[in-house]
Amino acid sequence: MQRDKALAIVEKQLKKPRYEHTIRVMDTSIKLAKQYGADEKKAELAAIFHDYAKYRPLEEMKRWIIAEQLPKDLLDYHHELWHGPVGALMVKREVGISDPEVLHSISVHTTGCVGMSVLDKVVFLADYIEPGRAFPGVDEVRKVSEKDLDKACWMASRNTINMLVSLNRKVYPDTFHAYNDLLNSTG
Ligand code: DGI
Ligand code: FE
Ligand code: FE
Ligand code: FE
Repeated sequence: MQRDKALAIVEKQLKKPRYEHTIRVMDTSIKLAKQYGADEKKAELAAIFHDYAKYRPLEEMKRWIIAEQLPKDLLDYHHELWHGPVGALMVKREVGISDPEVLHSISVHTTGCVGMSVLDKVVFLADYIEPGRAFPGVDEVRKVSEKDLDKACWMASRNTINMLVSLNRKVYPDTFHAYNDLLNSTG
């Protein structure tokens, strides 16, 4: 699918600041894909659609989780975690994106997972470091992202876990799995 068409589809699903975030994630993903040898068109497409489901009603997302082949334990965790897995399925059904690598990157963009592909890492990291983000420690991750994809992803994952723990929030198992697995590949 052409970029303009994809952007027009996603723009209708999002509020303006979220659409602008999407454009920045797209630019950052393409840059990281070039640098680390992921498919640039796949990175572009996954980034454009990564937050597709972000503003869907919670009840609707819940229905998809119950009715479809999605991990049911998502329902025991914060609804912020639902828009990735549900979004990937919606993008497949409603938009007709069928590339499993692109859909997987959309699915895991919030938590990460074990055995992330280079494309998964590119989208996950781009979402974290896009120029509009101001998380504590993000500048350090941006710097590392120029040299070491795994380490930068691990740092993003670590910072997110630290933030969640400091706020007494639940941490989804895949978030920990990503952290542990990335730490292994960082050496
Ligand atoms: O959709 P975005 O805002 O662009 O970014 P995202 O999909 O990475 O979502 C980030 C939010 O998800 C951020 O507030 C942290 C939260 N998050 C990530 N992992 C977990 C989590 N929240 C909970 N409760 N548990 C997690 O494991
Ligand atoms: Fe997201
Ligand atoms: Fe993220
Ligand atoms: Fe995002």
